[in-house]
Order: sequence, then C-alpha cells, then structure tokens
Amino acid sequence: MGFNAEDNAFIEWYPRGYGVGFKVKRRLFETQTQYQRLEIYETEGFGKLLVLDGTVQLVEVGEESYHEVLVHPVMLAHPKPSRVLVIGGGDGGTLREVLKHGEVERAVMVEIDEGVVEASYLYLDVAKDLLERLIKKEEPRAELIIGDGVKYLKETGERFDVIIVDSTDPVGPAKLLFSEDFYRDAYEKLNDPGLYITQAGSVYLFTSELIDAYRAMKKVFDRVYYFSFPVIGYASPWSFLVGVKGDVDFRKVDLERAKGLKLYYYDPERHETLFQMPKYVRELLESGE
Ligand code: AG3
Repeated sequence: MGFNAEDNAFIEWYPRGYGVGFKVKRRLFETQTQYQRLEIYETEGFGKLLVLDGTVQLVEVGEESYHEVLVHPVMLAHPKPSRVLVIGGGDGGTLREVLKHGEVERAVMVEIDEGVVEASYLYLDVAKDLLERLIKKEEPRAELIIGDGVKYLKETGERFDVIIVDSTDPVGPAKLLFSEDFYRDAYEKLNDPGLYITQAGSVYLFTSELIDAYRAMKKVFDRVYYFSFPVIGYASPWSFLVGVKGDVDFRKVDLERAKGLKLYYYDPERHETLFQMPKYVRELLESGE
C-alpha cells in the first residue's frame, strides 16, 4: 500500500492484489487527522492526488468523471432540486457541481473530517474558491458543517430534495453509511419526491458490498436503481446506487435544464448508457429481489 520509492509511484492496492497507481513526482503533504491518514502527492500526469488511509480519493485531472456523475444524474432526474444535502465530500468537488444548478436554494455539506477540508483548500485545485467561501461563511447558498453525517441525518429538522453521499469505501469507517438504519433516516429526511445517491464501490472488487447495499436500500426506498461509470483513479467501473422516495423515474433526466450546465464526462443526452452492468453483476443484483 502506498508510496513505492523504487518506481516513484503511489499504488492503491485493492483486494486480490489489484492495484491502481500513479507515477508521482513528490509527496506534498502528509498528516494524521483526527480520523485518518491524509496524503497529497504531485503526480506526473494527473495533477495532485488526494489519498485517505491509503485509498485514492481523487486526482485533479479527471475528477469530474466522478463528481459530475455523482451529482448531475440525480439533480436532473428530480423535478425541482432546491434543497440538497451532501454527506462527506470534504474536497468540495461534489458541492461545486451541486451549485451549478440554479434551482438550488440551500445546500448543506456535512463532512466529518475538518482536516480534509483544510488540506483540499490549501493544496488542491478542485473547489478552492468555494471552500474558502464556506470556511468564511460567505457562500449564500451553502453551509459547511463539520460533523458526523450519521448523527446529523438522525437529528436534523431540515428536509431535502436530494441527498448525496460522497464517502470513502463501503468498508471500514464509512460502513455505517451503507446500513439499513442510515437509509431509513435518509428516507425520512427526504421530501417527496426525493432522491438519494451514494457511491457504492468498485463493481468488480466490492461486488458483495454493492449487493448488500442494494438489498438494504430496496427495503427502504420506493425504487432503487444501480449504475456504473469508469472513474479516473478508481478500480473502475465504479458503482452508484440511487434510492427514490415517491414517484420519480431515474431513467429520465431533464434535457432542457441540462443544456445550461457545462459538462465534460456525464452526457445527459446519453443518460441510458450509465445503466450498463456486467451480466453476472446484474444477475446478482436482481437475484433475491
Ligand atoms: N469519494 C471516495 C470514493 C471512494 C474511493 N475508493 C477507493 N479509491 N478505494 C471521493 C471523494 C471525492 N469527492
């Protein structure tokens, strides 16, 4: 796991010895935050790399392949997403995409680790200006709360149209974010109609976690969708799960509203291409439905 001095590479090792790596020029920053080990590298060809507990969170070049796909499909499937909650996402990339939507009146980002926000603000060119405004409380449409998303969701009196979970993997510390209890709290705090989305790990390497999360979501939401997308820096394809409260067809997005967005990876005109899954994974997901 981690930095390989011989090759000047950072490699993230997944189960069964599958690795995803980048050639790096140097490590720019390293700290143990209250919650995790945080590292930032300068890569050879992909800008800066943010690593938490040895796992790749993003590389600057191509980070849109994750943030656009996590945010815009649900925002464009919802008829009027004016109140949005982001859980995690301390680098600011997810909230940056959320705020591209003019319908958004209030967005709340609940990040457990202040260290991630600070390091992202200081070292990354992902959402620097936005993070600065959030830290100074000068962003009129959005608020940053440093706190535990599980606790926040349980206790908040607010309701949201869209809830986006931009967490670490469905193993280890973020596991609670993939539990039936947590989905129930999310369902309760969604307006009707409401949409919930979470990243759900590598399709090939975290298949059983994906299936467990899908089954748990099926118990709670009125409809559940799965899709995948190749994300730069992760063991792709990467999976995403969408839970619906009420009556929304996530297979359809508002193409008129999409025209106002500047997008690079996610293609709303080809929304249906998101839904491809390897046959055996689709069969596993659908077995026991
Ligand atoms: N959120 C983390 C996705 C999980 C990455 N997992 C991995 N590399 N094993 C990314 C934060 C970006 N806003």
